[in-house]
Amino acid sequence: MLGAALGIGVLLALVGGAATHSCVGPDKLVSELLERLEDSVDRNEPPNPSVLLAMNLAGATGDGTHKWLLQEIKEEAVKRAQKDMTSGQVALYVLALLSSCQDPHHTHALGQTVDLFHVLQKKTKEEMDRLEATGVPKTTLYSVSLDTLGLCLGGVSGYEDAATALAKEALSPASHLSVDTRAVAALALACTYHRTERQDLQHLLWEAVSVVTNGFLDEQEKRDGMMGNIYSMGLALQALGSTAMFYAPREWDCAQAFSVVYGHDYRQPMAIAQVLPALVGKSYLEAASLECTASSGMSPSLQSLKLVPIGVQKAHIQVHYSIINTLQGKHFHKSISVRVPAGSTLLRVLQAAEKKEPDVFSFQTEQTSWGPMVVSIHGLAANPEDRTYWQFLSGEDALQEGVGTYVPVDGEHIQAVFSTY
Ligand code: B12
Repeated sequence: MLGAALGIGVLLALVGGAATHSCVGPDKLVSELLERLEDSVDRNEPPNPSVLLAMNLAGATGDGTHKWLLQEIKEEAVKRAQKDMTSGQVALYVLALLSSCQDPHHTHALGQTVDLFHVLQKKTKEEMDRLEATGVPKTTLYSVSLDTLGLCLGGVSGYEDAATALAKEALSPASHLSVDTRAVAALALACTYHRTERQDLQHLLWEAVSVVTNGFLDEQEKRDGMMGNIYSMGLALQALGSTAMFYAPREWDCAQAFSVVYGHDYRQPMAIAQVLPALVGKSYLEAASLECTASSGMSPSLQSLKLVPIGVQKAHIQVHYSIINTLQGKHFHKSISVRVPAGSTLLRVLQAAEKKEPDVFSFQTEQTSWGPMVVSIHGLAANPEDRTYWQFLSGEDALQEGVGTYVPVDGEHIQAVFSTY
């Protein structure tokens, strides 16, 4: 089966077309991002499959960190995949293992073996059943896209139905899929296009990938290279770099899109893990077609650029913070102003507010692949079952980062609004 996965991988590696290969980032930037990614691996924290996947796609497979990550990922898969992982998490584990030339059918660690493809099939079916019954999946269409990609790259059944649903969603004028979701969906649909033997499905997939990628190109033209926000760019670049045949003869001005990415100093491991594959001319579509035995030939000169922001800063800033619930149970709207050292993250603001008025501004976070996520405020908890979450805004605009990295400025008004997705 892994042979089949590798076969389609090689095929998919060829479909990207010229654009994939002419669009790569400068060696120095790639080395710097790779080094940050490797440094982010904390042996006291759960492993992050997206990090292993990105390291493999970038050809960085030789060091101890890589070996440790792979072993931990197998152990975590054996321990948790069937129990408490979402479908999307299982899919990321599958992609990480495929990119390490491991066969997810036989994931072996701690004296146990688990068939991760089987788990993924089961969890994808749960997503599809819920989607059919209620119009929304159990988790998100982003996860369903990852699921479809994982199953398709492995050549195991279940991806055609999921791809059909995703394609219809992508083509529906009523749907409002984010750039991130459309990008991963495009990768999954392109994979399915190349693997399926059903011509009717191929037509639908062709249309959907064309619409998504042409939509990206239109947006890029209108917004000087930007698609979605700076954190969607990695996935959007991956999608455009590997689907050239779906928007041909239109050409992609990849230099313009890449220059947007060069202008940003990516620090979060997840952000780096999504953008790095694109910078080395690869995408998640190639997860099953890497040569793991040979060295990649890429020997990044791992020299560190210490980018320390300089500037005269005010010692303290004042931030106004409101928490608002008009959605569930007893409604509330509470505000407070706090002083925190300049350069503090939003998390520090929330902590200062909680310290000042613990009865009102208490909150809880959960550690995720993107950092701490606020899951409860004032005793009101987000719940994936009713698709509620705490959304953060600055004035009217939704924040593009979470509380662990967003740095408010003096006088800013941050609102946490209990919302649905
Ligand atoms: C789906 C999604 C959500 C869903 C998650 C619901 C769910 N139960 O699945 C909801 C709508 C809740 C959400 C919320 C937010 N999100 Co969001 N989200 C995504 C998306 C599209 C996919 C994530 C995913 O499913 N990954 C696959 C699964 C298998 O991996 P996972 O590790 O289990 O995923 C979990 C985490 O990603 C976590 N999560 C999702 N978003 C965020 C954001 C932050 C800051 C944190 C810490 C965690 C987190 O929820 C996922 C499910 O449990 C990504 C896009 C991307 N490029 O990755 C954006 C993304 C991660 N989100 C983003 C943002 C900004 C937010 C918000 C801060 C938006 C806001 N203004 O309020 C909030 C979080 C606020 C808070 N309470 O702390 C940014 C993060 C950028 C950054 N540099 O930090 C991304 C990259 C989108 C973007 N391009 O801007 N998000």
